Amino acid sequence: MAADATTEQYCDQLWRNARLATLSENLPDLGIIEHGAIAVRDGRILYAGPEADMPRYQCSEEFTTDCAGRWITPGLVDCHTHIVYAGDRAREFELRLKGASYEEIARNGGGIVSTVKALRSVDEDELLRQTLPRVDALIAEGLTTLEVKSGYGLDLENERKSLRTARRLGKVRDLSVTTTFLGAHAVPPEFSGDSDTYINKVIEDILPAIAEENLADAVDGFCEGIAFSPDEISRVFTAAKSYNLPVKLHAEQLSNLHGAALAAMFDALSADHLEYIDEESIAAMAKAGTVAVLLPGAFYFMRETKIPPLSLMRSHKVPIALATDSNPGTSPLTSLLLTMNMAATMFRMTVDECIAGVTREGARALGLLAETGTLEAGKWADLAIWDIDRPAELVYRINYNPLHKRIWRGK
Ligand code: DI6
Ligand code: FE
Repeated sequence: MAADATTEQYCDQLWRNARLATLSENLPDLGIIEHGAIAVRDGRILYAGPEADMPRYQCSEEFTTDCAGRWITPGLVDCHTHIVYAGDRAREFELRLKGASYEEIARNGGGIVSTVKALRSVDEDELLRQTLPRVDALIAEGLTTLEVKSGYGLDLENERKSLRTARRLGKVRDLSVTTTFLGAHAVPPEFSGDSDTYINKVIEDILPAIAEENLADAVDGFCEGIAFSPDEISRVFTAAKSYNLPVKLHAEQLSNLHGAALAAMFDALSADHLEYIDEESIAAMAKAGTVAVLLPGAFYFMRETKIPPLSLMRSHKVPIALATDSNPGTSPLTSLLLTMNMAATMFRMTVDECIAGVTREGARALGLLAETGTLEAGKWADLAIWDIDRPAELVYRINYNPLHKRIWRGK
């Protein structure tokens, strides 16, 4: 039956009497609507705005929810994690507390390589089993989109295992998962001391197979003195581009190798960490539209003291996202609420910046802004409904979860 102007549109679900932080794309702030409503059909937002202006929809009583003034934000996005891993590094943490450095531990066979050994020793089911509680912790706080990197396999079989496990997360949970191939994370033990030969292997064997199987949505690298040089990263990026895969980069975490500028040259989705970035690289990121992903969990856990240059990022209008960096070595963190609190407390980010960082800007950093990250018509109905009186409470409290309900694609 053809719809005409007088026919009321049908909707599957309706949330009314809510306060909305829409994070709309062209607004500088949270896009607050005090008396708001959201209508959904087929998992997508039909309408998000003032209840008084809402078109009349046909929606059964049963699927209409009175939110009693609760706040609705976009579902949360964690745009940088290494959450698929086996084992833990608690022992290493104890050694660091006794004075050992991250680099020393890495040189003695600990660090990333010890997690590589742990991941290689388990099968896919066991890897999934160990990963799920961490993912569930994020979901319990309203997560609806998760990025997952490989990089603890470092050979074809085990990188494939990691990325398949990441894809499975999106099947066993109501969650959007995007995967990133991070073969250039560390030199595996079998190539110890020969990063160049390993990078050749990544480019010639591992990446082609991963791309062929469609296991990665993007390609990442770790550009650092203790990892890979800008030259090596540039070779990996060139290969990624030949498979039409977008790139992103761990850059300027411990020193300034101008990795972010290199990433911008390759039109990277994001450059991440950035404590040691300079103004020229920030300008390059702004020009390329590369998002700055800040990771306060790693800053905190590594007791870093160099704060990323927020004021330069603001003045150059670089979009800023926040993520957990969830990983066993430098950020064993599974809370985006705590991530926001850390960013506000340690980096002096504003409440609006923090909330945008885990919603709209996180989605932008994944190239998914057309699909999620804001409350706007046409996007997936990914929502977090909160028992709070004002949005600042999401950032202000420490280790308190006011989530009332989470909706993923209308469910
Ligand atoms: N930067 C980090 O902080 C983590 N990876 C990276 O590229 C460290 C991962 C680990 O220590 O296991
Ligand atoms: Fe990371």
